[in-house]
Amino acid sequence: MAYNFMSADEAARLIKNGDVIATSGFTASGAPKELPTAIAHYAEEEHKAGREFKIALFTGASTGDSCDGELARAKAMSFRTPYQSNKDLRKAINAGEVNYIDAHLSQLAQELRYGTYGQIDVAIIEAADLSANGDILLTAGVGNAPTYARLAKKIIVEINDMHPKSILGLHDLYEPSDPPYRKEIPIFSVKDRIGTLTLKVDPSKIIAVVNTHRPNEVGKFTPIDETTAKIGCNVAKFLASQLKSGFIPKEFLPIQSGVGNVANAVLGFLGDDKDIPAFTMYTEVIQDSVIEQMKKGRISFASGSSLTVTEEVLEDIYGTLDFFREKLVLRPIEISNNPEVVRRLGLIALNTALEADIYGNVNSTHVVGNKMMNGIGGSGDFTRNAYLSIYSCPSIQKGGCISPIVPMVSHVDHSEHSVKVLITDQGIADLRGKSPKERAKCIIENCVHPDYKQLMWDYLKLTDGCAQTPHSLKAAFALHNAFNETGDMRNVDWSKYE
Ligand code: 0RQ
Repeated sequence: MAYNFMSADEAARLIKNGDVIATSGFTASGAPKELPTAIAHYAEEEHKAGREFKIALFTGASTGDSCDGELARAKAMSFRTPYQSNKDLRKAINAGEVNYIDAHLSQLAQELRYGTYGQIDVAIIEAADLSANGDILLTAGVGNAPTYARLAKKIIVEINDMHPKSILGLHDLYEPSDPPYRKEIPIFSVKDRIGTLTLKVDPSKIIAVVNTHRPNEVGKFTPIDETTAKIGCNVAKFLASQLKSGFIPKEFLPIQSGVGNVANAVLGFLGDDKDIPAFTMYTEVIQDSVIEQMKKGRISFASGSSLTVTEEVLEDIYGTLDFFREKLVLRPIEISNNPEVVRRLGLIALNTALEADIYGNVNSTHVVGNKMMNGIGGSGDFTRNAYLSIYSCPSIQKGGCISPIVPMVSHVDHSEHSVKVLITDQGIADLRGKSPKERAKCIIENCVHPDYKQLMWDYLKLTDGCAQTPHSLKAAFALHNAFNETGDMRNVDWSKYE
């Protein structure tokens, strides 16, 4: 089939106001770059001409600035799901300009198939290669590409030659059937392959092909500081103790690790801890530290939905593909985060809390209860179903003005029923087998920063102390109120709540 090759600016004009667009990739990896920027510029032209132009955008997770950033700044987005981390988009979401649905990543593909969200007009797929009969070789991230491409009425392929054709073999693409015909997902070890190497689409749906040469846009990590180092050490120490006690089998269990600076650092420490054997990963994002530990022989295999690695690390992988090909597999998010597989493989899930409360409920998403940070991402997919779910966070934020451990979280993403261990730079709270009152004592003693410890005990004194989960509904958000009123949670005045 002869495709219509055109510039990104020409292809952008194929998009109409109100179109529902779905993009490949997971994080900036595998997400299209040239075309979303061109759509943003086209939207600006339309706005200048006095015409409405906004699209609804479905992705795998976050994308690069060339997609979320450009479209948000151009005010070209009316709707967005399932995850984002771009500062300008975050601003637009919190200003009420973009309707944002924060969804479990593993569920979005099936919800689209079930019909929850209506139809997709155009899927934009980043490719390393495209054959005449519609075989698309994906790049460094998969996300929801198989479902989006199959359901979309039309497809635009963005061929990005930063990704060599020799990456053929890295992907494993599989879409489950829907109930009542769904069968088990036959992954019994992290390495199992169950699908195809390329994405097969109906070539007649491809309305345009755009060529580009754009880097992956994965930002650098903040260098590890003292607090992050202590968290990392505590996580490694805890897992080593669980291995020694026999709770974790001697073969160890696959690790899932969340996104961000803390998660990247924790993984580095885990890899460096010689009390922990070389391990595998069944996760969604494969970050720099995974590749580093793989080169040291500490991680033997990683299954994920994207290589969310910095530019030089991606170049390193592509330059030594023979080494990495046997150690990596990239899957659709519906499979990398699949609850059935997570539970079967018995993952150790390591995610980061924005805020946790003294009973073990976790807020991953909302700053002071109402401002969206990024989104729940895959954390819920893993937390509820893992063999062991661990949350970590620093014991203070913003120079001590915020205690991420509070009496009651201002938003709940992961409830006390799923969170098994809480770890900060101060220490480890193992919540397994503990009642709410025992949990509160354990968390305050082990995880809360010294500046906030007495405040937490004072809070408990305000409760009647005898209910199953002691709370004072009047005082539960006193720390948040103090922060909103004075900029520092430590200024809480308990006398107001007696
Ligand atoms: O603010 O950026 O102004 O410095 O939040 O915090 O400590 O740098 O931590 O980069 O690891 O991100 C939870 C957001 C942590 C992330 C979260 C402020 C803090 C800082 C970032 P600055 P750190 P990280 C896989 C699984 C949810 C999704 C998830 C996340 C900034 O890990 O989005 O786990 N997780 N998905 O100062 C006010 C608090 C705060 C706070 C931190 N209590 N109140 N501000 N900050 N705690 C990913 C995918 O599914 C793709």
